[in-house]
Amino acid sequence: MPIDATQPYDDQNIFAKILRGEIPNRTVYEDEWALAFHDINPQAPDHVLVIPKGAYVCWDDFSAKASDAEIAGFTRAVGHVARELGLVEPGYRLLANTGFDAHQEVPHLHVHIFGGKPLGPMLV
Ligand code: D5M
Repeated sequence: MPIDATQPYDDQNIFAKILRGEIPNRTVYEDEWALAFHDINPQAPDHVLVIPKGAYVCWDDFSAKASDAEIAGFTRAVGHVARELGLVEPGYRLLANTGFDAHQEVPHLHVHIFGGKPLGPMLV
Protein backbone atom coordinates (compact mmCIF):
# COMPACT_ATOMS: atom_id res chain seq x y z
CA MET A 1 0.00 0.00 0.00
CA PRO A 2 1.52 3.36 -0.95
CA ILE A 3 2.28 5.79 1.84
CA ASP A 4 1.33 9.38 2.53
CA ALA A 5 4.50 11.49 2.14
CA THR A 6 3.43 13.77 5.00
CA GLN A 7 3.01 11.03 7.60
CA PRO A 8 5.21 11.06 10.72
CA TYR A 9 8.25 8.80 10.70
CA ASP A 10 7.41 5.25 11.82
CA ASP A 11 10.45 3.68 13.46
CA GLN A 12 8.96 0.22 12.93
CA ASN A 13 9.29 0.43 9.14
CA ILE A 14 11.34 -2.29 7.48
CA PHE A 15 14.29 -0.07 6.56
CA ALA A 16 14.50 1.28 10.12
CA LYS A 17 14.74 -2.36 11.23
CA ILE A 18 17.47 -2.99 8.64
CA LEU A 19 19.41 0.04 9.92
CA ARG A 20 19.15 -1.30 13.49
CA GLY A 21 20.35 -4.73 12.34
CA GLU A 22 17.05 -6.37 13.33
CA ILE A 23 16.53 -7.95 9.92
CA PRO A 24 19.18 -9.05 7.41
CA ASN A 25 20.15 -7.32 4.20
CA ARG A 26 22.69 -7.80 1.43
CA THR A 27 24.88 -4.78 2.12
CA VAL A 28 26.77 -3.20 -0.76
CA TYR A 29 28.17 -0.17 1.09
CA GLU A 30 27.90 1.60 4.42
CA ASP A 31 29.32 4.80 5.84
CA GLU A 32 28.41 7.45 8.42
CA TRP A 33 25.54 8.77 6.31
CA ALA A 34 24.10 5.91 4.30
CA LEU A 35 23.51 2.20 3.90
CA ALA A 36 23.22 0.56 0.47
CA PHE A 37 21.83 -2.93 -0.06
CA HIS A 38 20.38 -5.09 -2.80
CA ASP A 39 16.66 -4.72 -3.44
CA ILE A 40 14.79 -7.86 -2.41
CA ASN A 41 12.76 -7.77 -5.65
CA PRO A 42 15.22 -6.62 -8.32
CA GLN A 43 13.82 -4.89 -11.39
CA ALA A 44 17.16 -4.81 -13.24
CA PRO A 45 20.40 -6.85 -13.15
CA ASP A 46 21.75 -4.21 -10.75
CA HIS A 47 19.12 -2.87 -8.35
CA VAL A 48 20.43 -1.36 -5.15
CA LEU A 49 18.68 0.81 -2.57
CA VAL A 50 20.56 3.60 -0.78
CA ILE A 51 19.02 4.91 2.43
CA PRO A 52 20.12 7.69 4.77
CA LYS A 53 21.03 6.78 8.34
CA GLY A 54 18.71 9.53 9.59
CA ALA A 55 14.96 9.08 10.12
CA TYR A 56 13.38 10.63 7.00
CA VAL A 57 10.09 9.45 5.50
CA CYS A 58 10.79 10.50 1.93
CA TRP A 59 12.67 12.88 -0.36
CA ASP A 60 10.48 15.80 0.68
CA ASP A 61 11.15 15.21 4.39
CA PHE A 62 14.89 14.76 3.77
CA SER A 63 15.38 17.77 1.51
CA ALA A 64 13.44 20.00 3.92
CA LYS A 65 14.87 18.81 7.25
CA ALA A 66 18.26 17.13 6.81
CA SER A 67 21.44 19.06 7.53
CA ASP A 68 23.73 20.09 4.71
CA ALA A 69 26.21 17.49 5.97
CA GLU A 70 23.59 14.72 5.80
CA ILE A 71 22.50 15.75 2.32
CA ALA A 72 26.07 15.94 1.09
CA GLY A 73 27.03 12.65 2.74
CA PHE A 74 24.00 10.82 1.38
CA THR A 75 24.38 12.24 -2.13
CA ARG A 76 28.05 11.30 -2.22
CA ALA A 77 27.19 7.79 -1.00
CA VAL A 78 24.73 7.29 -3.88
CA GLY A 79 27.39 8.35 -6.38
CA HIS A 80 30.00 6.18 -4.70
CA VAL A 81 27.79 3.09 -4.86
CA ALA A 82 27.05 3.61 -8.55
CA ARG A 83 30.78 3.95 -9.26
CA GLU A 84 31.62 0.89 -7.16
CA LEU A 85 29.02 -1.13 -9.08
CA GLY A 86 30.75 -0.08 -12.32
CA LEU A 87 27.64 1.64 -13.64
CA VAL A 88 28.90 5.10 -14.60
CA GLU A 89 29.70 3.79 -18.06
CA PRO A 90 27.37 2.52 -19.63
CA GLY A 91 25.00 4.35 -17.28
CA TYR A 92 22.37 3.99 -14.61
CA ARG A 93 19.06 5.40 -13.38
CA LEU A 94 18.17 6.90 -9.98
CA LEU A 95 14.62 6.89 -8.63
CA ALA A 96 13.15 8.13 -5.35
CA ASN A 97 9.43 7.38 -5.21
CA THR A 98 7.80 10.00 -3.00
CA GLY A 99 4.33 9.55 -1.59
CA PHE A 100 1.10 7.99 -2.75
CA ASP A 101 0.98 8.80 -6.47
CA ALA A 102 4.57 7.60 -6.90
CA HIS A 103 3.64 4.37 -5.08
CA GLN A 104 6.27 4.73 -2.36
CA GLU A 105 5.79 1.66 -0.17
CA VAL A 106 8.49 1.87 2.49
CA PRO A 107 8.27 5.03 4.64
CA HIS A 108 12.02 5.60 4.96
CA LEU A 109 13.68 7.55 2.14
CA HIS A 110 15.36 5.27 -0.38
CA VAL A 111 17.00 5.98 -3.70
CA HIS A 112 16.83 3.12 -6.18
CA ILE A 113 19.89 2.59 -8.38
CA PHE A 114 19.05 0.61 -11.52
CA GLY A 115 21.62 -0.60 -14.03
CA GLY A 116 23.22 -3.53 -15.75
CA LYS A 117 21.15 -3.36 -18.93
CA PRO A 118 19.84 -0.74 -21.34
CA LEU A 119 16.95 0.74 -19.37
CA GLY A 120 15.14 2.43 -22.24
CA PRO A 121 13.33 5.75 -22.05
CA MET A 122 11.51 6.85 -18.93
CA LEU A 123 7.86 5.79 -19.03
CA VAL A 124 6.64 8.78 -17.02
O1 D5M B 1 10.15 0.52 -3.17
C1 D5M B 1 10.40 -0.23 -2.04
C2 D5M B 1 11.43 -1.27 -2.42
O2 D5M B 1 11.92 -1.89 -1.25
C3 D5M B 1 10.91 -2.38 -3.33
O3 D5M B 1 11.65 -2.37 -4.55
C4 D5M B 1 11.20 -3.66 -2.55
C5 D5M B 1 12.23 -3.22 -1.56
N1 D5M B 1 12.26 -3.96 -0.30
C6 D5M B 1 11.24 -4.15 0.56
N2 D5M B 1 11.64 -4.86 1.64
C7 D5M B 1 12.97 -5.10 1.45
C8 D5M B 1 13.98 -5.76 2.19
N3 D5M B 1 13.72 -6.35 3.36
N4 D5M B 1 15.24 -5.82 1.68
C9 D5M B 1 15.51 -5.25 0.49
N5 D5M B 1 14.61 -4.58 -0.26
C10 D5M B 1 13.36 -4.52 0.21
P1 D5M B 1 9.22 1.83 -3.19
O4 D5M B 1 10.06 2.88 -3.89
O5 D5M B 1 8.87 2.18 -1.77
O6 D5M B 1 8.02 1.42 -4.01
